[in-house]
Amino acid sequence: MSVDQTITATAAASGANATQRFTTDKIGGAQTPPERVSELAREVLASVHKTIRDHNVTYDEYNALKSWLIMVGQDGEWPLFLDVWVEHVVEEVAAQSREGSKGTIEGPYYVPDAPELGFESTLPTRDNEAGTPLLFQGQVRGVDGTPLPEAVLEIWHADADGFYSQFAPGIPEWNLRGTVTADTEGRFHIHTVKPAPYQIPTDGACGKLISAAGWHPWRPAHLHLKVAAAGHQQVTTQLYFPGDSHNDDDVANAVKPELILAPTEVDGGQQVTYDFVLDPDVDDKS
Ligand code: MBD
Ligand code: FE
Repeated sequence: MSVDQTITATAAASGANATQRFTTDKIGGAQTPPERVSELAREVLASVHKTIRDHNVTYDEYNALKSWLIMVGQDGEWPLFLDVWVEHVVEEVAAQSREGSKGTIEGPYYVPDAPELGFESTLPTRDNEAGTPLLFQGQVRGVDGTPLPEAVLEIWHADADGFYSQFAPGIPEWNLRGTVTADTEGRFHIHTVKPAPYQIPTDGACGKLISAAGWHPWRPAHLHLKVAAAGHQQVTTQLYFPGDSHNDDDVANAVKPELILAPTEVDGGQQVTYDFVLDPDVDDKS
């Protein structure tokens, strides 16, 4: 890891970028009716009230919570906090009636419109990009087995030091991010390098919660993907590597057995084949 990055990759900077991304890409759209807002808000508050009563929470503890919540906002870590500790259940509910490939959480570091690449391509990398070369290949099909021509795979992942471009300093803008269009049979061959395990920032509010609770800040090494094809539901997923000690205790609870790759050693690196199966659009189902 470069000395520069160790010094300058701060929770507040990556949090500010994640907050900025969320506010430009994701806000707007859905109008939640007042009855539903009221019901959900009432139940969430009731479970907070229950915890306070059940555990005789003190004013000191209440004030510690209050100052911590203020800090989450100041550090821009609401995206990180929610995606690490809440999103996995939202994903579970959203995907419960899907038959195709398992998905998992998106996390805070997706950026839309990464450079467009062909079905056989190399993700943008630095000249001296560290890490084991990895060939990630496969095919995108529908649930009936039909190949999905020109399926689009958006892929993004951390580098061999565990840092994401656009969220840590000193990394070229689109490093290890790409939008790959599959061939006429839905096939793709993506050259990249293996990411390192990811440690969520320890110097911000989320890190403070982790150390105060005696938890650990690690996610296993992972590739992020969004896979889409005309007439089909997009799958957002992550793929993991066998033998990673955090596959069984991911801080973000986002590992599923179906998402663990089985790479083989080849000349100069590793290679893995992983196919995706997409459900038809909800409108086409009936
Ligand atoms: C990540 O890289 C990530 O994927 C998630 C879910 C949370 C924090 C950092
Ligand atoms: Fe990630």
